[in-house]
Amino acid sequence: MLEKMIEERTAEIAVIGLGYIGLPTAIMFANAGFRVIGYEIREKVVEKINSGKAHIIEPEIDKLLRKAIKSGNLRATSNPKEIREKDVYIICVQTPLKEDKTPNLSYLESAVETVAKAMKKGSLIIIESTVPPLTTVKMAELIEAITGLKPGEDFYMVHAPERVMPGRIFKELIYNSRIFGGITPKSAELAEKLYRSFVKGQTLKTNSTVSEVVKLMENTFRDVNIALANEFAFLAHQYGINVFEAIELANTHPRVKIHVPGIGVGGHCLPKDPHLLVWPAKEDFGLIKLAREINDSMPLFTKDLLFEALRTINLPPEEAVVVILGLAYKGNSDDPRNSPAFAFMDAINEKVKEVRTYDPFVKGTHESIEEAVKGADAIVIATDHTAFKSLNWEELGKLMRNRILIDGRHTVEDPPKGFIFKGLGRGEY
Ligand code: SAJ
Repeated sequence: MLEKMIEERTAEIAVIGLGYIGLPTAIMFANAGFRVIGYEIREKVVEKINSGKAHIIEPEIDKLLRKAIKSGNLRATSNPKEIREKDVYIICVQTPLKEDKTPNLSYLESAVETVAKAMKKGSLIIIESTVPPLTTVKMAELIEAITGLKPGEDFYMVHAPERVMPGRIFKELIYNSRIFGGITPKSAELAEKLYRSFVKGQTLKTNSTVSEVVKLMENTFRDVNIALANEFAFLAHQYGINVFEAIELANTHPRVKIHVPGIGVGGHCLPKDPHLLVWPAKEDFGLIKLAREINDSMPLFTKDLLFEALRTINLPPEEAVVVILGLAYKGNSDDPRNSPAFAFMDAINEKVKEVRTYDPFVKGTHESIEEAVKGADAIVIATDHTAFKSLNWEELGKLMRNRILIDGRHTVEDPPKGFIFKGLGRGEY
Protein backbone atom coordinates (compact mmCIF):
# COMPACT_ATOMS: atom_id res chain seq x y z
CA MET A 1 0.00 0.00 0.00
CA LEU A 2 2.53 2.69 1.17
CA GLU A 3 5.19 1.13 -1.05
CA LYS A 4 2.95 1.59 -4.11
CA MET A 5 2.10 5.17 -3.14
CA ILE A 6 5.82 5.92 -2.86
CA GLU A 7 6.50 4.37 -6.29
CA GLU A 8 3.65 6.40 -7.82
CA ARG A 9 4.70 9.48 -5.80
CA THR A 10 1.15 9.83 -4.46
CA ALA A 11 2.21 9.44 -0.82
CA GLU A 12 1.53 12.64 1.10
CA ILE A 13 4.50 13.94 3.09
CA ALA A 14 4.66 16.27 6.08
CA VAL A 15 8.06 17.79 6.97
CA ILE A 16 8.28 18.92 10.61
CA GLY A 17 10.67 21.87 11.08
CA LEU A 18 11.59 24.08 8.09
CA GLY A 19 15.15 25.07 9.01
CA TYR A 20 18.49 24.52 7.22
CA ILE A 21 17.64 20.82 6.65
CA GLY A 22 13.81 20.70 6.71
CA LEU A 23 13.15 23.34 4.05
CA PRO A 24 15.63 21.99 1.45
CA THR A 25 14.32 18.44 2.10
CA ALA A 26 10.68 19.56 1.65
CA ILE A 27 11.65 21.34 -1.58
CA MET A 28 13.39 18.23 -2.95
CA PHE A 29 10.37 15.97 -2.35
CA ALA A 30 7.95 18.55 -3.76
CA ASN A 31 10.07 18.98 -6.90
CA ALA A 32 10.26 15.17 -7.14
CA GLY A 33 6.47 15.17 -7.51
CA PHE A 34 5.19 14.49 -3.99
CA ARG A 35 2.60 16.66 -2.27
CA VAL A 36 4.41 18.11 0.72
CA ILE A 37 3.11 20.13 3.66
CA GLY A 38 5.82 21.85 5.69
CA TYR A 39 4.98 22.30 9.36
CA GLU A 40 6.79 25.15 11.13
CA ILE A 41 5.83 26.83 14.42
CA ARG A 42 7.41 30.19 13.40
CA GLU A 43 4.49 31.87 11.59
CA LYS A 44 6.68 34.57 10.03
CA VAL A 45 8.81 31.86 8.46
CA VAL A 46 5.66 30.13 7.13
CA GLU A 47 4.43 33.37 5.52
CA LYS A 48 7.82 34.03 3.93
CA ILE A 49 8.09 30.47 2.54
CA ASN A 50 4.54 30.55 1.10
CA SER A 51 5.49 33.80 -0.66
CA GLY A 52 8.32 31.88 -2.34
CA LYS A 53 11.19 33.34 -0.31
CA ALA A 54 13.52 31.34 1.93
CA HIS A 55 14.43 32.61 5.40
CA ILE A 56 17.91 31.08 5.15
CA ILE A 57 20.86 31.82 2.85
CA GLU A 58 21.77 28.81 0.68
CA PRO A 59 22.76 28.69 -3.02
CA GLU A 60 19.77 27.89 -5.37
CA ILE A 61 17.22 27.75 -2.53
CA ASP A 62 14.98 30.64 -3.67
CA LYS A 63 14.79 29.35 -7.26
CA LEU A 64 13.97 25.76 -6.18
CA LEU A 65 11.49 26.98 -3.53
CA ARG A 66 9.60 29.13 -6.04
CA LYS A 67 9.42 26.11 -8.40
CA ALA A 68 7.99 23.91 -5.62
CA ILE A 69 5.45 26.53 -4.51
CA LYS A 70 4.41 27.27 -8.11
CA SER A 71 3.88 23.55 -8.80
CA GLY A 72 1.37 23.48 -5.93
CA ASN A 73 3.29 20.56 -4.39
CA LEU A 74 4.63 22.52 -1.43
CA ARG A 75 2.87 24.63 1.17
CA ALA A 76 3.93 25.63 4.67
CA THR A 77 1.68 25.87 7.72
CA SER A 78 1.74 26.41 11.49
CA ASN A 79 -1.64 24.71 11.90
CA PRO A 80 -1.19 21.11 13.19
CA LYS A 81 -4.65 20.22 11.81
CA GLU A 82 -3.20 20.51 8.30
CA ILE A 83 -0.73 17.66 8.81
CA ARG A 84 -3.33 15.11 9.83
CA GLU A 85 -3.31 11.55 8.40
CA LYS A 86 -0.21 11.93 6.18
CA ASP A 87 1.56 8.84 4.78
CA VAL A 88 5.05 10.07 5.69
CA TYR A 89 6.36 12.39 8.43
CA ILE A 90 9.96 13.68 8.24
CA ILE A 91 11.22 15.27 11.46
CA CYS A 92 14.01 17.86 11.01
CA VAL A 93 14.13 19.74 14.32
CA GLN A 94 17.17 20.87 16.26
CA THR A 95 18.69 18.80 19.08
CA PRO A 96 20.87 21.30 20.96
CA LEU A 97 22.79 20.78 24.18
CA LYS A 98 21.81 22.05 27.63
CA GLU A 99 24.26 24.16 29.66
CA ASP A 100 25.67 20.97 31.20
CA LYS A 101 26.43 19.54 27.71
CA THR A 102 23.69 16.92 27.98
CA PRO A 103 21.16 16.60 25.12
CA ASN A 104 18.04 18.77 25.04
CA LEU A 105 15.57 16.51 23.27
CA SER A 106 12.53 18.68 24.06
CA TYR A 107 12.18 19.95 20.45
CA LEU A 108 12.34 16.37 19.19
CA GLU A 109 9.88 15.04 21.77
CA SER A 110 7.35 17.79 21.03
CA ALA A 111 7.72 17.13 17.28
CA VAL A 112 7.16 13.40 17.86
CA GLU A 113 4.10 14.16 20.02
CA THR A 114 2.72 16.45 17.28
CA VAL A 115 3.24 13.63 14.75
CA ALA A 116 1.71 10.99 17.04
CA LYS A 117 -1.46 13.11 17.36
CA ALA A 118 -1.64 13.57 13.57
CA MET A 119 -0.46 10.26 12.07
CA LYS A 120 -2.52 7.23 10.95
CA LYS A 121 -1.97 3.50 10.95
CA GLY A 122 0.65 2.61 8.33
CA SER A 123 2.45 5.99 8.44
CA LEU A 124 6.24 6.11 7.97
CA ILE A 125 8.04 8.34 10.50
CA ILE A 126 11.55 9.50 9.59
CA ILE A 127 13.88 11.30 12.01
CA GLU A 128 16.57 13.32 10.19
CA SER A 129 17.69 15.15 13.34
CA THR A 130 21.03 14.15 14.86
CA VAL A 131 20.23 12.25 18.06
CA PRO A 132 22.01 10.31 20.83
CA PRO A 133 22.21 6.53 20.29
CA LEU A 134 18.98 4.59 21.07
CA THR A 135 16.76 7.69 20.65
CA THR A 136 14.75 6.50 17.64
CA VAL A 137 13.62 3.37 19.46
CA LYS A 138 12.64 5.51 22.46
CA MET A 139 10.64 7.85 20.20
CA ALA A 140 8.84 4.82 18.71
CA GLU A 141 7.89 3.80 22.24
CA LEU A 142 6.64 7.36 22.88
CA ILE A 143 4.40 7.11 19.81
CA GLU A 144 3.09 3.73 21.01
CA ALA A 145 2.37 5.23 24.43
CA ILE A 146 0.39 8.09 22.83
CA THR A 147 -1.40 6.19 20.04
CA GLY A 148 -1.43 2.54 21.11
CA LEU A 149 -0.02 1.72 17.66
CA LYS A 150 2.69 -0.98 17.62
CA PRO A 151 6.13 0.14 16.32
CA GLY A 152 7.13 -1.77 13.19
CA GLU A 153 3.64 -3.35 12.87
CA ASP A 154 1.17 -0.44 12.84
CA PHE A 155 3.70 2.18 11.74
CA TYR A 156 7.21 2.36 10.35
CA MET A 157 10.09 4.33 11.84
CA VAL A 158 13.53 5.25 10.55
CA HIS A 159 16.53 7.38 11.47
CA ALA A 160 17.88 8.89 8.23
CA PRO A 161 20.61 11.29 9.29
CA GLU A 162 21.15 14.40 7.19
CA ARG A 163 24.79 14.69 6.06
CA VAL A 164 24.77 17.93 4.08
CA MET A 165 27.24 20.80 4.29
CA PRO A 166 25.71 24.29 4.42
CA GLY A 167 26.71 26.13 1.25
CA ARG A 168 26.19 23.06 -0.94
CA ILE A 169 23.05 21.51 0.54
CA PHE A 170 21.15 20.78 -2.68
CA LYS A 171 24.10 19.15 -4.42
CA GLU A 172 24.82 16.99 -1.36
CA LEU A 173 21.13 16.07 -0.92
CA ILE A 174 21.29 14.52 -4.39
CA TYR A 175 24.82 13.12 -4.63
CA ASN A 176 25.79 12.24 -1.04
CA SER A 177 25.20 8.62 -0.02
CA ARG A 178 22.33 8.22 2.47
CA ILE A 179 21.88 5.84 5.37
CA PHE A 180 18.47 4.53 6.47
CA GLY A 181 18.38 3.02 9.96
CA GLY A 182 15.04 1.26 10.47
CA ILE A 183 13.44 0.00 13.67
CA THR A 184 12.58 -2.84 11.28
CA PRO A 185 14.13 -3.81 7.91
CA LYS A 186 10.80 -2.97 6.21
CA SER A 187 10.92 0.55 7.64
CA ALA A 188 14.41 1.06 6.17
CA GLU A 189 13.33 -0.31 2.78
CA LEU A 190 10.38 2.10 2.56
CA ALA A 191 12.52 5.11 3.48
CA GLU A 192 15.21 4.12 0.97
CA LYS A 193 12.59 3.82 -1.77
CA LEU A 194 11.18 7.24 -0.84
CA TYR A 195 14.55 9.07 -0.90
CA ARG A 196 15.57 7.41 -4.13
CA SER A 197 13.01 9.75 -5.71
CA PHE A 198 15.82 12.35 -5.73
CA VAL A 199 18.95 10.77 -4.19
CA LYS A 200 21.44 9.70 -6.86
CA GLY A 201 24.13 8.82 -4.34
CA GLN A 202 24.48 5.36 -2.77
CA THR A 203 21.66 4.36 -0.39
CA LEU A 204 22.48 2.04 2.50
CA LYS A 205 20.22 0.29 5.04
CA THR A 206 20.88 -0.68 8.66
CA ASN A 207 19.14 -0.43 12.03
CA SER A 208 18.32 2.86 13.75
CA THR A 209 20.97 2.64 16.48
CA VAL A 210 23.77 2.03 13.97
CA SER A 211 22.67 4.99 11.82
CA GLU A 212 22.48 7.23 14.92
CA VAL A 213 26.05 6.27 15.87
CA VAL A 214 27.33 6.60 12.29
CA LYS A 215 26.11 10.22 12.09
CA LEU A 216 27.75 11.10 15.39
CA MET A 217 30.98 9.29 14.42
CA GLU A 218 31.23 11.35 11.21
CA ASN A 219 31.15 14.70 13.02
CA THR A 220 33.26 13.45 15.92
CA PHE A 221 35.87 12.24 13.42
CA ARG A 222 36.01 15.76 11.95
CA ASP A 223 36.09 17.44 15.37
CA VAL A 224 38.97 15.24 16.58
CA ASN A 225 40.94 15.86 13.38
CA ILE A 226 40.43 19.61 13.70
CA ALA A 227 41.68 19.40 17.30
CA LEU A 228 44.83 17.64 16.08
CA ALA A 229 45.35 20.36 13.47
CA ASN A 230 44.92 22.98 16.22
CA GLU A 231 47.57 21.25 18.34
CA PHE A 232 49.90 21.35 15.32
CA ALA A 233 49.22 25.11 15.23
CA PHE A 234 50.34 25.44 18.85
CA LEU A 235 53.56 23.60 17.91
CA ALA A 236 54.10 25.86 14.92
CA HIS A 237 54.12 28.89 17.20
CA GLN A 238 56.75 27.19 19.38
CA TYR A 239 58.97 26.31 16.39
CA GLY A 240 58.44 29.61 14.54
CA ILE A 241 57.02 27.96 11.42
CA ASN A 242 53.91 28.37 9.23
CA VAL A 243 51.62 25.43 10.09
CA PHE A 244 49.65 25.85 6.86
CA GLU A 245 52.79 25.36 4.77
CA ALA A 246 53.63 22.28 6.85
CA ILE A 247 50.08 20.89 6.55
CA GLU A 248 50.06 21.41 2.78
CA LEU A 249 53.34 19.51 2.50
CA ALA A 250 52.20 16.74 4.90
CA ASN A 251 48.94 16.33 2.96
CA THR A 252 50.93 15.31 -0.10
CA HIS A 253 51.47 12.03 1.72
CA PRO A 254 48.95 9.46 0.32
CA ARG A 255 47.60 8.54 3.77
CA VAL A 256 47.64 11.97 5.47
CA LYS A 257 44.69 14.42 5.47
CA ILE A 258 45.24 17.04 8.13
CA HIS A 259 42.37 19.47 8.68
CA VAL A 260 42.58 23.26 9.02
CA PRO A 261 43.51 24.94 12.33
CA GLY A 262 41.57 28.05 13.31
CA ILE A 263 39.92 30.25 15.91
CA GLY A 264 37.49 27.45 16.77
CA VAL A 265 34.76 25.03 15.82
CA GLY A 266 31.24 26.39 15.55
CA GLY A 267 27.89 25.54 14.05
CA HIS A 268 25.02 23.37 15.17
CA CYS A 269 26.81 20.07 14.72
CA LEU A 270 30.51 19.59 15.49
CA PRO A 271 30.55 21.31 18.92
CA LYS A 272 27.54 19.23 19.99
CA ASP A 273 27.63 15.80 18.37
CA PRO A 274 30.66 14.36 20.24
CA HIS A 275 28.72 15.02 23.46
CA LEU A 276 25.63 13.27 22.03
CA LEU A 277 27.80 10.30 21.03
CA VAL A 278 29.24 9.64 24.49
CA TRP A 279 26.24 10.84 26.57
CA PRO A 280 24.48 7.44 26.97
CA ALA A 281 27.82 5.62 27.39
CA LYS A 282 28.90 4.41 30.84
CA GLU A 283 32.56 5.51 31.02
CA ASP A 284 34.46 8.61 29.88
CA PHE A 285 36.02 8.78 26.39
CA GLY A 286 39.23 10.77 26.82
CA LEU A 287 40.18 11.50 23.20
CA ILE A 288 36.72 12.72 22.18
CA LYS A 289 36.46 14.86 25.33
CA LEU A 290 39.99 16.28 24.97
CA ALA A 291 39.35 17.20 21.35
CA ARG A 292 36.32 19.22 22.42
CA GLU A 293 38.41 20.98 25.06
CA ILE A 294 41.19 21.80 22.57
CA ASN A 295 38.74 23.19 20.01
CA ASP A 296 36.88 25.16 22.71
CA SER A 297 40.24 26.67 23.80
CA MET A 298 41.05 28.21 20.39
CA PRO A 299 39.21 31.53 20.97
CA LEU A 300 41.34 31.98 24.14
CA PHE A 301 44.52 31.18 22.20
CA THR A 302 43.48 33.86 19.68
CA LYS A 303 42.93 36.30 22.55
CA ASP A 304 46.52 35.64 23.68
CA LEU A 305 47.76 36.47 20.16
CA LEU A 306 45.85 39.76 20.29
CA PHE A 307 47.18 40.70 23.72
CA GLU A 308 50.72 39.81 22.61
CA ALA A 309 50.32 42.24 19.69
CA LEU A 310 48.93 44.98 21.96
CA ARG A 311 51.99 44.57 24.19
CA THR A 312 54.29 45.19 21.22
CA ILE A 313 52.80 48.70 20.91
CA ASN A 314 52.51 49.18 24.68
CA LEU A 315 48.76 49.67 24.42
CA PRO A 316 47.00 48.44 27.58
CA PRO A 317 44.07 46.20 26.55
CA GLU A 318 41.64 48.37 28.50
CA GLU A 319 42.40 51.24 26.06
CA ALA A 320 42.08 49.11 22.93
CA VAL A 321 39.25 49.22 20.37
CA VAL A 322 38.97 45.80 18.73
CA VAL A 323 37.02 44.91 15.58
CA ILE A 324 35.89 41.30 15.00
CA LEU A 325 35.44 40.48 11.33
CA GLY A 326 32.88 37.68 10.99
CA LEU A 327 30.23 36.34 13.37
CA ALA A 328 29.06 33.40 11.25
CA TYR A 329 30.44 30.00 12.31
CA LYS A 330 32.03 29.56 8.86
CA GLY A 331 32.69 31.32 5.57
CA ASN A 332 29.86 32.60 3.34
CA SER A 333 27.23 31.40 5.81
CA ASP A 334 24.69 33.55 7.68
CA ASP A 335 24.55 31.04 10.56
CA PRO A 336 26.04 32.39 13.85
CA ARG A 337 25.15 29.32 15.95
CA ASN A 338 27.94 28.41 18.40
CA SER A 339 30.30 30.59 16.38
CA PRO A 340 33.77 30.79 18.01
CA ALA A 341 33.56 34.57 17.34
CA PHE A 342 31.22 34.82 20.34
CA ALA A 343 33.53 32.85 22.64
CA PHE A 344 36.35 35.15 21.52
CA MET A 345 34.16 38.20 22.17
CA ASP A 346 33.32 36.88 25.66
CA ALA A 347 37.04 36.35 26.31
CA ILE A 348 37.96 39.99 25.58
CA ASN A 349 34.75 41.86 26.39
CA GLU A 350 35.56 42.93 29.97
CA LYS A 351 39.26 43.39 29.17
CA VAL A 352 39.28 45.84 26.24
CA LYS A 353 37.77 49.31 25.82
CA GLU A 354 35.34 48.49 22.99
CA VAL A 355 34.47 45.53 20.76
CA ARG A 356 32.91 46.13 17.35
CA THR A 357 31.73 43.56 14.84
CA TYR A 358 31.26 43.44 11.08
CA ASP A 359 29.80 40.54 9.09
CA PRO A 360 28.26 40.98 5.62
CA PHE A 361 25.95 37.97 6.22
CA VAL A 362 24.88 38.40 9.85
CA LYS A 363 22.40 41.06 10.94
CA GLY A 364 23.12 43.48 13.80
CA THR A 365 26.78 44.22 12.97
CA HIS A 366 28.25 47.51 11.65
CA GLU A 367 26.90 48.70 8.30
CA SER A 368 30.30 48.74 6.63
CA ILE A 369 33.82 47.56 7.40
CA GLU A 370 35.05 51.14 7.06
CA GLU A 371 32.59 52.26 9.76
CA ALA A 372 33.66 49.40 12.01
CA VAL A 373 37.44 49.99 11.81
CA LYS A 374 37.33 53.83 12.11
CA GLY A 375 39.66 54.77 15.01
CA ALA A 376 40.17 51.11 15.97
CA ASP A 377 43.46 49.55 17.13
CA ALA A 378 43.07 45.95 16.12
CA ILE A 379 41.18 43.75 13.65
CA VAL A 380 40.56 40.06 14.38
CA ILE A 381 39.37 37.82 11.54
CA ALA A 382 37.03 35.19 13.01
CA THR A 383 35.22 33.92 9.88
CA ASP A 384 36.71 32.90 6.51
CA HIS A 385 34.22 34.81 4.35
CA THR A 386 35.53 35.12 0.79
CA ALA A 387 34.95 38.88 1.04
CA PHE A 388 37.66 39.11 3.70
CA LYS A 389 40.26 37.59 1.38
CA SER A 390 40.53 40.66 -0.83
CA LEU A 391 40.30 43.62 1.56
CA ASN A 392 42.16 46.87 0.83
CA TRP A 393 44.31 46.86 3.95
CA GLU A 394 46.12 50.06 3.01
CA GLU A 395 42.84 52.01 2.92
CA LEU A 396 41.51 50.30 6.06
CA GLY A 397 44.79 51.02 7.83
CA LYS A 398 44.39 54.76 7.15
CA LEU A 399 41.10 54.73 9.11
CA MET A 400 42.58 52.96 12.15
CA ARG A 401 44.35 54.47 15.23
CA ASN A 402 46.77 51.53 15.41
CA ARG A 403 47.21 48.76 12.84
CA ILE A 404 47.10 45.32 14.42
CA LEU A 405 45.73 42.38 12.43
CA ILE A 406 45.04 38.98 14.01
CA ASP A 407 44.10 36.31 11.47
CA GLY A 408 42.13 33.54 13.18
CA ARG A 409 41.09 31.90 9.90
CA HIS A 410 44.17 31.86 7.64
CA THR A 411 42.40 34.39 5.43
CA VAL A 412 45.38 36.68 4.78
CA GLU A 413 48.29 34.97 2.98
CA ASP A 414 50.76 37.87 3.03
CA PRO A 415 50.65 40.18 6.05
CA PRO A 416 49.68 43.73 4.88
CA LYS A 417 52.40 46.42 5.02
CA GLY A 418 52.36 48.67 8.07
CA PHE A 419 50.37 46.20 10.17
CA ILE A 420 51.51 44.25 13.20
CA PHE A 421 50.36 40.82 12.04
CA LYS A 422 49.77 37.64 14.02
CA GLY A 423 48.15 34.63 12.36
CA LEU A 424 46.86 31.58 14.21
CA GLY A 425 49.31 28.85 13.22
CA ARG A 426 51.68 31.37 11.69
CA GLY A 427 54.62 30.91 14.08
CA GLU A 428 56.95 32.86 11.80
CA TYR A 429 55.39 36.16 12.86
N1 SAJ B 1 36.49 23.91 10.83
C1 SAJ B 1 37.83 24.08 11.18
N2 SAJ B 1 38.77 23.35 10.49
C2 SAJ B 1 38.43 22.48 9.48
C3 SAJ B 1 37.05 22.32 9.15
C4 SAJ B 1 36.10 23.05 9.84
O1 SAJ B 1 38.18 24.85 12.08
O2 SAJ B 1 39.32 21.87 8.90
C5 SAJ B 1 35.46 24.66 11.59
C6 SAJ B 1 34.59 25.55 10.71
O3 SAJ B 1 35.17 26.83 10.55
C7 SAJ B 1 33.29 25.63 11.51
C8 SAJ B 1 33.21 24.24 12.14
O4 SAJ B 1 34.54 23.71 12.11
O5 SAJ B 1 33.37 26.60 12.53
C9 SAJ B 1 32.26 23.29 11.42
O6 SAJ B 1 32.35 23.51 10.05
P1 SAJ B 1 32.32 22.27 9.02
O7 SAJ B 1 32.50 22.84 7.69
O8 SAJ B 1 33.28 21.27 9.44
O9 SAJ B 1 30.95 21.59 9.23
P2 SAJ B 1 29.39 21.95 9.27
O10 SAJ B 1 28.97 22.06 10.68
O11 SAJ B 1 29.07 23.05 8.39
O12 SAJ B 1 28.84 20.60 8.65
C10 SAJ B 1 29.16 19.36 9.26
C11 SAJ B 1 29.48 18.36 8.15
N3 SAJ B 1 30.04 17.15 8.71
C12 SAJ B 1 31.12 16.58 8.18
O13 SAJ B 1 31.71 17.06 7.20
C13 SAJ B 1 31.58 15.29 8.82
C14 SAJ B 1 28.21 18.08 7.34
O14 SAJ B 1 28.46 17.07 6.40
C15 SAJ B 1 27.11 17.63 8.30
O15 SAJ B 1 25.93 17.31 7.64
C16 SAJ B 1 26.88 18.76 9.28
O16 SAJ B 1 28.06 18.95 10.06
C17 SAJ B 1 25.72 18.39 10.22
O17 SAJ B 1 24.66 19.00 10.04
O18 SAJ B 1 25.89 17.47 11.00
